[in-house]
Amino acid sequence: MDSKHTFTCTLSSGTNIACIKYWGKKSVALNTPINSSVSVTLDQKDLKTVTTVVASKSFEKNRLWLNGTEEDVTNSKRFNACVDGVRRMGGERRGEGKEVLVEKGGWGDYKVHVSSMNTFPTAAGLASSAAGYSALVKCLAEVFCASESYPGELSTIARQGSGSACRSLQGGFVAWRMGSKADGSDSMAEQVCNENHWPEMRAVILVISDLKKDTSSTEGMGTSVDTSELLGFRAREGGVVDRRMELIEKAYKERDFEAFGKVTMQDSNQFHATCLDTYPPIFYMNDTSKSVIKIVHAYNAWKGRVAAAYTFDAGPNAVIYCLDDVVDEVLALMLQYYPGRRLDGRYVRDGEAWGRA
Ligand code: 2P0
Repeated sequence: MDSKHTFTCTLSSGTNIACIKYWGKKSVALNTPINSSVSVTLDQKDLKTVTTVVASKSFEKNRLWLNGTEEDVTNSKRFNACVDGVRRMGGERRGEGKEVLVEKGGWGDYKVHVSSMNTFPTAAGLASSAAGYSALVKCLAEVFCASESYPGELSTIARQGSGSACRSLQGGFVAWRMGSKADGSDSMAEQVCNENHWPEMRAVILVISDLKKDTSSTEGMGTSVDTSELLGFRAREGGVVDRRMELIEKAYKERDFEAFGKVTMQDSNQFHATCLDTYPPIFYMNDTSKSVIKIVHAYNAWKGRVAAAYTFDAGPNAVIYCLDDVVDEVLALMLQYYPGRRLDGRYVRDGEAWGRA
């Protein structure tokens, strides 16, 4: 290998769990959404992707290993959009003696080898593609010394890898503004509040199944756009999503858990209602997921307030948002219904379900 022309970077990115859901593409080619969305980026204690990118002039082609197994990326539009997009932004790279190793824009001959490892189930509705493409774009930007020609350019590239990935580039509470430009250049994520804004916020993850989902998000949202009238109602300008975005951003800024939690649950429910309204229908939640919904509502009724809020993505696994002061109670409640044992800070049940604050 030509070590003078080989560069590497390893870093990680956290997953994010949406409170107002992205579901439906305006442009499949640009991967722009039909509505804005907002999510919490989880810290990197448990759910993260660790990625290494090696760029070299001596590589013959781009290659990717996902969780140790090579995937063929030759025709992967998403992967190549990220590699080519960030490479085009490549800047000057200097060596330790400040000598120029690669000129600005001189990355054309470089190919990459990428290793990406998830610390959680892949493609089981825990936003693995968000953490994955976010880590990839951040790593590529380091290796290619990329600089943005306008703020948010990297976000627009991560979006082309996977829509929700643009929200994982930042921590805290992050909105993906759908944008209005025909070329998608303003469809990017924006941090609403940083990770220090609401330190009491917790996310309890209940892995109900770690099997790969049978309907991918991309395929599911395509069918929903084509067939669900409810989705059109939800996403139209000035409609449900626009109102909820305003409400939840205010709630998060004011640290108003009641308002935050209620709209989070309502939006999860409406997202799954649009899945049922899709023809043929899509079922991401299973009976266990639905039992979690019942338990959370019973718990909130007992507390006399919204103290816990569930949300489900494109899979059966539950995420329960709550504040620090009730997290032990919420975990105890879940263990009451889904008994398990504690292992390395995780609660394990038959090796299948686990949760952690
Ligand atoms: C979200 N989901 O806002 C919603 C809620 C799933 C349900 O973003 O096709 O994997 O790669 O742009 O980002 C999942 O969709 O889809 C998703 P692509 P992505 O988190």
